[in-house]
Amino acid sequence: MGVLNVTPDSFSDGGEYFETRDAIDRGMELAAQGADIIDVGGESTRPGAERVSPEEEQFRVMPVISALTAAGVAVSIDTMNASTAILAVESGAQYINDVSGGLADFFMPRTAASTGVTYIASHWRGHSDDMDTKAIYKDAPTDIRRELMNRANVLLEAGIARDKLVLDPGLGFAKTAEHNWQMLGRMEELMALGYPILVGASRKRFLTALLSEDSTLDDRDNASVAVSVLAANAGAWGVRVHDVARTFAALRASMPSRNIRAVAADTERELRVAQVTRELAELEFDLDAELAIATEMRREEETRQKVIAALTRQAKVQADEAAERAEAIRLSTLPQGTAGFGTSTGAIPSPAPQAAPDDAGSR
Ligand code: PMM
Repeated sequence: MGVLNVTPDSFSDGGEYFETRDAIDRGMELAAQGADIIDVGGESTRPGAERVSPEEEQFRVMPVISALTAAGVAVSIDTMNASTAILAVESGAQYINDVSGGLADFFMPRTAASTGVTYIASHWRGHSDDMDTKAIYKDAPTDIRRELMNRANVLLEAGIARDKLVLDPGLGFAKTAEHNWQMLGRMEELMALGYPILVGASRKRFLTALLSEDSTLDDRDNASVAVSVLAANAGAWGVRVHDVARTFAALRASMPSRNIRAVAADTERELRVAQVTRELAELEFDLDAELAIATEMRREEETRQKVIAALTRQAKVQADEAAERAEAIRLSTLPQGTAGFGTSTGAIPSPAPQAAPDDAGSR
């Protein structure tokens, strides 16, 4: 799963793909690099992040989702809002990825169930502004597993089909670095829940424990790749990552038995992406041509209107001149002394005398 944050403030890639065009290009690039799903999000969940309105979130993600799904790319919508989830699914998103597992929006579980798409629920205890205060566990992996199990039951009760539910330990959400490492070290306990498991470790702060103080984002990506490969080999259904190209190569190298299938799938994917890219290019070319035709037509119409207006003005001047000439002729042909206005004789005929009615003056 490739991460596509259409936000100005996500912790590692905030702002990089905030422009719609850049986000679409990045989504296509991630798909070409091997991501099976592009996870599109419009709200940052980094520690301390302030929430954005669902409208703002939708404004950010909807054009990107429409373009990617139109190009045949599988999209998940990374949202805690039911209204955003439903709009995204209407535009073709095939997954709802809710880091709150349905706890942030009361309407989410039933909404997700009604869409029929796969719902990814993470372990979550509260919003980013105060989640660090909630990172208290007796035994993190046990507590996370139990809370996820309870959540899964609530979600099933809300109508989400069992085979449409994916669980995620929610690394970095209300967890210290130690809790994250403990969870990663006991992945088999999560697998035992019997649900597909998604793991999102990519670029998260807890990875810096492995790195030197002056480590770069590139260093964090190396650590992310290693953790993702380990999670996948422990049986994870998916890994959510920023650096798809490197993770994809590492995953394939780590699973030789799957490589033959992967190579075939890869070739197929490359062909599909190449075709979609060509189609998009043609579409843009056609759009340019359509625009040129429309502009030309408008210009022609404007010219036509100008000609009509000029001809109308000219006709009016000619009509006025003709009327003046006719009046002059009429006046010049009148008998002397009868010039006046109104009728051709100049005289106003008086009404004929009326006979008095029979009963005139009876009252
Ligand atoms: N982490 C983030 C956002 N969405 N979704 C799932 N399912 N699992 C995660 O761990 C997860 C997520 C935060 O990371 P980002 O700001 O780099 O996107």
